[in-house]
Amino acid sequence: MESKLRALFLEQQAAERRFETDQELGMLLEGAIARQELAVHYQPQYEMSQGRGCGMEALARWSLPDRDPIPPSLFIPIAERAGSICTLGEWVLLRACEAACNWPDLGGVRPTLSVNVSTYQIDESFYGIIKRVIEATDFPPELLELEITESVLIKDPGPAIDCMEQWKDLGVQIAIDDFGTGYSSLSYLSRLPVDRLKLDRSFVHRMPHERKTAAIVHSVIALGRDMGIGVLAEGIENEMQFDMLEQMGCLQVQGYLFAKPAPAREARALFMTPWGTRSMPGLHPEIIPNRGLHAA
Ligand code: G
Ligand code: MN
Repeated sequence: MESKLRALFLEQQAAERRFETDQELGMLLEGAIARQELAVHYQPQYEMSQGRGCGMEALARWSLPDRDPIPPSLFIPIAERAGSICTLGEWVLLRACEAACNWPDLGGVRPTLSVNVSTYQIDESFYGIIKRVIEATDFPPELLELEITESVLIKDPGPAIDCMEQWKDLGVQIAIDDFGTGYSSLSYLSRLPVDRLKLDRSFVHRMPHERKTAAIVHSVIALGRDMGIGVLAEGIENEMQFDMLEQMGCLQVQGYLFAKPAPAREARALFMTPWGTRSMPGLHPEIIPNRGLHAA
């Protein structure tokens, strides 16, 4: 009995410590936002057929002086627990729309701008935030894509769907991020005002050596096509993955093979250079679209 109590006590102590650390980090993060110590980087997205850029995903970066940058996989959950995610999310949205206003023509294409939206931001107030940002920056709403993860739809999808329908009234696009990992029911897809599925990179990673995973990827691509919803495959890192996706009819891609997230200037340059024309160690000449194969 005593040992049980002690275990409970230790558990509570650990939770309190985590809470304090989270709060501290949350405050640090709010300070970093206020002092403009955070940056927004951009990762280009490409059309499979021509290798041309089609969109940019905005990704927050936090670099502390004299320390390695803190990855978003670490600081986003902290911001979520410490209650700073809404401040952070709004800041990223504003900065990204401001930046993307300067990209009316990148080599003949105006990129769409994808911005990640945390589950915690999905409430009635977010509509007003999107509206304010669009008005303040004059960014065309039809070029703005809000990415939400499907986990938001698992428990109680009703209110989230209502929110998204309101956002759609503003003319923005909606994408499901990390698609396939959220264990949610497929039936919501027919009810959601969704424009694009972003197939999670874990499928792309496993696909070349797992027949069943390859079948899932194939089915998601077919599902999107039949439903009239775009499918973008995330996390393409090598030629084998690229090749398989191309054969399966995937139309849009994003990943380190083509471009890593980078500051706006660099990302713009990468966006404007179709990846087929760059020297990329992973690509064979015969699968480079600009050299003819895909022209057929
Ligand atoms: O969940 P979401 O898709 O928004 O995650 C974006 C994150 O994925 C970014 O932090 C970005 O750096 C990372 N990312 C983008 N492309 C690749 C890739 O090809 N491989 C891996 N491992 N990570 C990637
Ligand atoms: Mn994303």
